[in-house]
Amino acid sequence: MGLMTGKRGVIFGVANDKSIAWGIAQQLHEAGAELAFTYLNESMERRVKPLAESLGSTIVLPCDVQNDDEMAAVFAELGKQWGEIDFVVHAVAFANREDLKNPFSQTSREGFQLALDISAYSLISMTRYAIPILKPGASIVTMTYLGSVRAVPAYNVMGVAKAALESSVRYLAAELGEKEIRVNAVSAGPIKTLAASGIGGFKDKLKFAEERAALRRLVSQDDVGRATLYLLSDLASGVTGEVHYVDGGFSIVAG
Ligand code: 0WD
Repeated sequence: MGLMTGKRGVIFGVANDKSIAWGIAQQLHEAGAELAFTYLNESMERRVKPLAESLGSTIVLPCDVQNDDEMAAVFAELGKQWGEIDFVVHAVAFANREDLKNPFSQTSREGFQLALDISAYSLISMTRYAIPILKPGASIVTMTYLGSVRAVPAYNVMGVAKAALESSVRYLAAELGEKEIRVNAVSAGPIKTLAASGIGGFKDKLKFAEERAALRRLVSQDDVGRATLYLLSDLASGVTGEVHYVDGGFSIVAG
């Protein structure tokens, strides 16, 4: 019996096999969970479908999180096929490339709205559509980053979006606690993924994190996957509204 045997859930945010969401999916699968996946668009579909199939998943659905109809359709389909679900993984974020490069004060209103909509508001709408099919004891986990609480060079508007995301985690957790639904965030250290490649000076961030982290190494998709597995499982039954750092202890040191 695995930790997640008999549990079913959906993962938003697999773009390819380097995605943090894919590291989470693999850990959940190994622990016995049954998984559904969503993909952003057709070019992602070509990459996500074979990955999903490799874990025996048959439910792979389109979902641009800016599109409420698609989001509603995902949870309607999950309800139809599975009745109820046990967990949701939100590993989605986006900001315009220029907003991750230009001085922060140059952030446009449109760029701000886009980053906040895709990276923070989507957790709120995703939760809203999920609620009718979430079992008591269900768990929602989102992915965040230290740039929410520190001014990390070039992270810019994404830091503001992550601050909103972390605050949303607390408000959702407070609201859904009475339904026995938990909501938490994992704050991952820097990992080389498609999304990370858009952040200016990302290579320097990796080097800096590797040198300074308490563990003197970078974290991997598997490190993040294992911590997320814990938060999604009954092992974390008393944990909600938390931002859990999986950064090798980078954020606890100063020099
Ligand atoms: O260092 C890192 N990589 C860290 C990432 C450190 C700490 C946190 N994170 C967070 C990210 O901010 C994000 O919330 O982890 C989450 C997953 O990011 P990732 O695994 O680093 O990146 P990636 O593999 O690119 O997956 C993110 C995906 C998108 O990929 P692209 O590269 O195409 O933007 O989010 C998806 C998309 O598949 N995405 C969307 N999905 C639905 N609707 C949308 C959208 N509108 N926009 C982006």
